[in-house]
Amino acid sequence: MNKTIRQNIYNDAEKWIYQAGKLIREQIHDNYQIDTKSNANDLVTEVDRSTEQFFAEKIRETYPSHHIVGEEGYGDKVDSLDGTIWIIDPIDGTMNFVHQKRNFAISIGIYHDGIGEIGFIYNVMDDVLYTGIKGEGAFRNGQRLAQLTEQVNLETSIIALNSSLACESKRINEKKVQQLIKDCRGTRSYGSAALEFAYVAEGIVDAYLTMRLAPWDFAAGLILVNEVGGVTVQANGQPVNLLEKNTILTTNKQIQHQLLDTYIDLK
Ligand code: 2AM
Ligand code: CA
Repeated sequence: MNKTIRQNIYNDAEKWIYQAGKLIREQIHDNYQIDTKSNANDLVTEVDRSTEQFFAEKIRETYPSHHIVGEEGYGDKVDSLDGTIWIIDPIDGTMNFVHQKRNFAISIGIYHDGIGEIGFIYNVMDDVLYTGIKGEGAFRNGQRLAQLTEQVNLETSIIALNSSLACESKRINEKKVQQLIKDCRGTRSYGSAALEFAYVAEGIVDAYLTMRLAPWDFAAGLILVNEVGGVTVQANGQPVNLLEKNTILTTNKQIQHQLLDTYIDLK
């Protein structure tokens, strides 16, 4: 993608994200409608929908040739990565949004012909914007994030994962996950995949492992982590697929192979 075009898109997206964030903060204590999706704990609210609609309208008005993939269905039916695609999660961490009124993010990844060009992860309540630009680096509120080159080993690493991975599972060998929990320095579970990616990019968490993410959960994060020299793969080590759900391991490269070879055993 041409740099001038990318800069224009960046400026528009950043402006719309700050506007959407303000709208979300204004509504957070309202009596918005809460519905469930795939199961009783899979929540969606009016605010998720109206926020995605807000982005879809802005993008269609300004960039009519671009495609939109969105969690809440206001996007297009996209079955190829050709052209420019905005992959949007209006609220990543809806359960946190509803229950905690914090710890959720707007996540937008912008891809051109399958290449990640710009990633945005906006922690709405903390007013912290993480950005990643292909070949230019990753930033937290405009401050460049360091490359993940400092020596880390598993014994001194913090691993983000959901505690359900340590329970009996049909997806992953839970005994090995239990061993990982014992062997690493500590685990964290933030409930927003986008923020977990941002924390890996920031180097305050060394890896994030999860068994099911949709493209809108990781599209932005993948770009950020790439830009600091980290790596994102499926939990079996294969490349991720941006058009479907994936298991995900995003990590500092120094512990990637140890995690894949010793601790992650998919069933
Ligand atoms: P969400 O809040 O946008 O639904 C919680 O551990 C993380 O997993 C959140 O980022 C959440 O995104 C995501 N998530 C929850 N249910 C999911 C599902 N059925 N498929 C993919 N991702 C999911
Ligand atoms: Ca969401």
